[in-house]
Amino acid sequence: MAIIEATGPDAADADPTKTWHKNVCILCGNNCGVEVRLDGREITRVRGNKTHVASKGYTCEKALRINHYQNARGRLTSPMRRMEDGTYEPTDWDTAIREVAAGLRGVGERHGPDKLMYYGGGGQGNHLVGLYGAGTRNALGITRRSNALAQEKTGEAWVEGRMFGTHTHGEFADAEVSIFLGKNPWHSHGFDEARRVLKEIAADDARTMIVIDPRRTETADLADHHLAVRPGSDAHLLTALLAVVVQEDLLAHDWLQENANGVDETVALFADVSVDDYAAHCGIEPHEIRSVARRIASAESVSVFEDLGVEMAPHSTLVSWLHRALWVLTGNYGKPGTASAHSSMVPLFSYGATGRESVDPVTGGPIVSGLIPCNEIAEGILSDHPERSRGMFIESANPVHSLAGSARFRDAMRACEFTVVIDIAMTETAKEADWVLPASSQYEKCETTFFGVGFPDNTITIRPPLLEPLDGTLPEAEIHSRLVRELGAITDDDLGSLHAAAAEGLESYAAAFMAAATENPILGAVGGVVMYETLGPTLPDGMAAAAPLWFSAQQAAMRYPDQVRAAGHEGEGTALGDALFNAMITNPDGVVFTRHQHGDSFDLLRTPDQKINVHLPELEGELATLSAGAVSHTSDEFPFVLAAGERRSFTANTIMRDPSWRKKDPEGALRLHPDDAAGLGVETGDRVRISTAGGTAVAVAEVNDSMQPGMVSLPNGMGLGYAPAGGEDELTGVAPNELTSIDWKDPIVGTPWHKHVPARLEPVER
Ligand SMILES: Nc1nc2c(c(=O)[nH]1)N[C@H]1C(S)=C(S)[C@@H](COP(=O)(O)OP(=O)(O)OC[C@H]3O[C@@H](n4cnc5c(=O)[nH]c(N)nc54)[C@H](O)[C@@H]3O)O[C@H]1N2
Ligand SMILES: Nc1nc2c(c(=O)[nH]1)N[C@H]1C(S)=C(S)[C@@H](COP(=O)(O)OP(=O)(O)OC[C@H]3O[C@@H](n4cnc5c(=O)[nH]c(N)nc54)[C@H](O)[C@@H]3O)O[C@H]1N2
Ligand code: SF4
Ligand SMILES: [Mo]
Repeated sequence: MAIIEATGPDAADADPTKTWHKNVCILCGNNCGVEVRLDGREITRVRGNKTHVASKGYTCEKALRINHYQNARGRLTSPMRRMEDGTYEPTDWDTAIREVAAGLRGVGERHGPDKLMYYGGGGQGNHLVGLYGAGTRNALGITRRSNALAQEKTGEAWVEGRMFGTHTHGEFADAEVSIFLGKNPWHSHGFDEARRVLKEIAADDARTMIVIDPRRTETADLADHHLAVRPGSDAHLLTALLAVVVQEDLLAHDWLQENANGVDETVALFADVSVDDYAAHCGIEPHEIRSVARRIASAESVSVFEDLGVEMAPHSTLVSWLHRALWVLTGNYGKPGTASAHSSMVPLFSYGATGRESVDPVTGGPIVSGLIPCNEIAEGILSDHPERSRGMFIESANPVHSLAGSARFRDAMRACEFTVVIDIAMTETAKEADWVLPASSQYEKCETTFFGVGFPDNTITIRPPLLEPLDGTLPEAEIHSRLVRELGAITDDDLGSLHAAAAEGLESYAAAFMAAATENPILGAVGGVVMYETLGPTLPDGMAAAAPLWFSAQQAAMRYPDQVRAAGHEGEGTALGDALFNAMITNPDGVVFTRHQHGDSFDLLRTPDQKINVHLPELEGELATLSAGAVSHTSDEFPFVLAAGERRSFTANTIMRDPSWRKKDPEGALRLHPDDAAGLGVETGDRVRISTAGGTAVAVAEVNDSMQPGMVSLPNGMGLGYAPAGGEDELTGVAPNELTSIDWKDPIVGTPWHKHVPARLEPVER
């Protein structure tokens, strides 16, 4: 395979180490465009790609360290089979594919394919995995699945499905009032050029930034209003804000008349709420609540970003609704600087099903967007329910580390009859699996993500490989293609006509693919693999794995033809989809795939009458409980609130296993307020034991006055095993989910309350 040629001013330079190659940073969902220099397989330099369509040269400090991902020690270089004694034996790929296919099929034959669960399918930088994983899933008849979205975003999806029938996103770069609710974009990003945008808002007197966060975060430092709520009391604050809007009649009456349903019922819920009482419950002065509510109501545009600080805290689903009620009642949807529904290349959520979620037959939990609640996976497998899952297929995810109650997930994997993990490293999850298949890294293959939520412009970036696959590894496209063939879903004979059509060009291919899939539906069901095998070889070097995106481009062109044309792609019908696809696979700067007008925002709603449904009666009961005050979850035994999994300067989920990538705070300190530190007799650098109902650990302390008294935090992604000099893995820092438990979760969608874990601290004697 030839590596795609680099472009740019240095491309012609004779010295290959001086050539800049375009790609993206894979450390968070923003996927900022970068240019890198290579020396052999080392990434020696990284800079922002100024011509990238979305990030325009922006990166944060983390991008400069991606070589620690690409060239970490301990990459897997052959399939591994667990032996009776618990050690792993390297095998060849043919054996691995044969035995993995047989193992999964065996579970299906003994218990039914619905007793197999698929977990994962993509991380912060790689979503082609999911398209290919769907092939193997369909070849086996696997319907049960989950991924990390079902431990953070399913509450939001439950609410948005009912209110909008789809996902919405704010325009923070243009909003007059930007609100960050349990979100620290300075570190976690979540929209393009986050730090630049935050600084711009802070410097502009006409614009206002409101940060709702118990901690004085880096973002809060830039805010006009930092509402330092008591941990877990956001529902009280939002109810008080709504009460001011309703009681002072600050509603957008005419706009609501035209665009929303359920307004009167919603307004009635806040008419008698005592702002003063609720202010006391959340710890914010009533006058500040009133002034913030008036600022929101008087603004031309308001955008709100909710994130883990509320999605992983008490009343999470309720909060997801309350803030949306606030911005809808004040008329903030579908205008510049407000939220809008948006286009998707491949939707990450299926909102069609929301509002009528199915129920997990094993645990009775709600299945939002087809995803089993993460907190219920282990519980289900470890039950004696006849419907429980008996096998697991996990890829590009590290659920033993990332899901609540690590010990339970380990037990659940061991309780399965067959488990397989596809990863680049021997992760905490891989170490529990019967089989581990080594994937090529994200810089050794073509990849992309479907995180694009832009409006009015939406973009996608498909990256060519930077490097050849590490010896012994395979890209997921190839792994799944081999599995699908081993499972007998496709044969060479099935693909003959498609190979011929692909050689003739995309137009012939479209007709041939539709005909083949109609005649033989399994070809459609494993379509990603079929396209990889037949269309892939005709694509530019290194881009074969992008083949299924041809179908995605066709669907985007069908759904949003005018907007795809407005984005500069030409043609009608399948020719438009072909033009879009060609632009996508030849443009490492990324492409705008849709360009909307704000008038489209209501057309994009998927509610029956394309109005916003502001009233969610299912949540009224929980709302009513707030009047009794904020429930305290701490106790004499566990007097602190632990926020388990904070985003910091050098954290990136579990993507970076090499701890030396962190330039500061090597272990990921436990932050605590100076008063609490004094009470415990602890100073920065001392060791403290932290205990919760879920477990206990020792962390290094950092006395930090941005914390509230009574609240402590640990970073996410720490406590990973890594062997810097080979040999046995060493752990650095605390793995947060050794401290969390699967029972501590939202009552509606089952998402964990990781930001609000009752905990006890004790100094550790030196
Ligand atoms: N550097 C870095 N960036 C990342 C990631 C990473 O690992 N590292 N991960 C990415 C991923 S997967 C995600 S989902 C996002 C998450 O991004 P964020 O949600 O922004 O990240 P967190 O730091 O987990 O939580 C945000 C804030 O919630 C606050 N918080 C805690 N308790 C409460 C509460 O009761 N109420 C309120 N209002 N706030 C509270 C915390 O103080 C914290 O500042 O980040 C993405 N970006
Ligand atoms: N306590 C607590 N727990 C949390 C959080 C928290 O705030 N607190 N945050 C949660 C959130 S929001 C999220 S999104 C999850 C994230 O947790 P996960 O969904 O488990 O995702 P990652 O940690 O990103 O793990 C990705 C895995 O993919 C592997 N990988 C990297 N590149 C490739 C590749 O090209 N192919 C394959 N097959 N594998 C690859 C990595 O080695 C790693 O094992 O963690 C959650 N866990
Ligand atoms: S970690 Fe930083 S550079 Fe990398 S994608 Fe996220 S915001 Fe961009
Ligand atoms: Mo996440």
